[in-house]
Amino acid sequence: MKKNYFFIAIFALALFGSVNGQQIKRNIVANANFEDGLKHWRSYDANGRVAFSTETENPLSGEKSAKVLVKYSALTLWDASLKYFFPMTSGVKYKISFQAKASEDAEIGLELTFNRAPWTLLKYESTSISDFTPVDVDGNAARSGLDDNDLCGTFPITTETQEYWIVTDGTHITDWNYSLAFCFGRTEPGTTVWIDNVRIEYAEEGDWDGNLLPYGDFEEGIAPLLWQGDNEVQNFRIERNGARTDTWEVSDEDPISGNKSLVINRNSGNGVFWDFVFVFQFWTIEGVRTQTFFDIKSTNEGMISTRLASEPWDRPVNGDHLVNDVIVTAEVQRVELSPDSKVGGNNTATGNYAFDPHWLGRMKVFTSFTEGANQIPADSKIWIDNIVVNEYNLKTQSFDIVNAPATLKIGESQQLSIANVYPTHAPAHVTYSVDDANIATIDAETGILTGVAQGTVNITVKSDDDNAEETVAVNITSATGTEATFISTVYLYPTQVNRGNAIEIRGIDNSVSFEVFNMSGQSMQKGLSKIIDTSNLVKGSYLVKIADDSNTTKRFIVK
Ligand SMILES: [Ca+2]
Ligand SMILES: [Ca+2]
Repeated sequence: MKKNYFFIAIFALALFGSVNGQQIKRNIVANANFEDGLKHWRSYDANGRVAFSTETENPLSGEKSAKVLVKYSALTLWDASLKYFFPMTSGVKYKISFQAKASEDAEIGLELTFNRAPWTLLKYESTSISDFTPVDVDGNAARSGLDDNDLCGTFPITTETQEYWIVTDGTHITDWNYSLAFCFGRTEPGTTVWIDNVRIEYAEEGDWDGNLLPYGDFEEGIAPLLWQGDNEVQNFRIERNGARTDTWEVSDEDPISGNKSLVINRNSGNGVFWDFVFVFQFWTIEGVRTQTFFDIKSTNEGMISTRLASEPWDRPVNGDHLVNDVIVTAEVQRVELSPDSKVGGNNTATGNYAFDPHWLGRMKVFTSFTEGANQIPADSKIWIDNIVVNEYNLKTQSFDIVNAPATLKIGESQQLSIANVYPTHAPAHVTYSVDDANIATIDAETGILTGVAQGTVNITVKSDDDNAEETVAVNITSATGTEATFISTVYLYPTQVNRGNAIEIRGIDNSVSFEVFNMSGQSMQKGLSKIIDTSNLVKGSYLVKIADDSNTTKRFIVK
């Protein structure tokens, strides 16, 4: 990895020209690298045409990959598919990337669609796939007469692991709940396909904020929130006793924030819970708790009652429902429904709610304006805005610093970055700082480090949620002289393994000397390799000292 002075100077100049966007984008996909098996992924295979499993012997990267054995052809492309459900926001272009290979040259399919009828397809704007072929199905309303850039088609993969990417066209997003499907209905029976490292991220400016319910700020009106035509599964609706005269609209009258809020005119007198209810639903992943917020105010003081329930309510998994009663006033207040809320209803009192495993977890939030003795009086106006649904307690647990130089000359610059955020859909935004700005400065946002004076500077990189922090030391050297300057980008992958599995030393071209220590400082193992063998290590945390240019020390965990 040794680089000469001139290379560094050119490299640094090049980096200065593209400092924006150095922060990596947040990956929307949970368990994007399949290190937790197929958790959070949905395999759709009605008739046993394919077998979905996890590859542990020869994964594409890390310890595991998704593995799909195609046993029989399917009638349609999408009748055998591996799916991920995710929220999309209108106007945003998404970059979808993944690694794939097959046991022999093969065709696999990719589909990006509404997760509901009429299964409207998204379009793509650009792709690394040179021969993506739309799959046109006569007589299928959503799949006939496809344009070349409709995202339902097949493409070739080979026996070599390759990365593929597609950037979507942001102008056709008209819903919030989409499904990305790897499809195997046209793959030759007998073929095995491996997939790994799936990323869905913003392709341009901005980043995903973790909200599972886009459009809850009502700035785009009500249309993106509605499931037209099917009242039973509408994402958003007002339920009202037919005798009542209450109304609702998205209005620009005195909005809580932005230019619009949902405004409810509570016209009729008192009622019971179901007489006047505002309902929205969202999707999340099994085993995951969510946290829901919205802002509310009212011309007259009174109580609203909000319940959060899993759906369907009557399945064996049952749905606990969380009850939250709030007194609303003319002051805007943020209502929070959290897993710590009181548990009511006729189900278990665990505080956990479960999902129907067949569906992506479907949750409903009911807010009644006509519940109890303290309900908001007739002739009141109520505003609702900024509905946000987050995965509860989703924080960055770890990441790696990459591109850190071992040494840097005074006056030279190098841009640091991060990789391998865990969990894969955790916030990925970090802030950079140095412990001594007299020795080097760093741009908190872009990670550009600039040498100021000779000495050692410690750089701290911290996640925005304050939950993860990594440090690296850099020696700042004299601006004159001809000594080599080099870049250390060494990191471990993965950083947590089951005993016996290999850890790769990455970011270095050749084998390197390393020594593994336990947390008591006892030397456990030495090697000259790019692979750390964990067969002889018991469960626990270890430090590995890598004899690269900066004697990097990294931590890993054997499980
Ligand atoms: Ca993997
Ligand atoms: Ca608003």
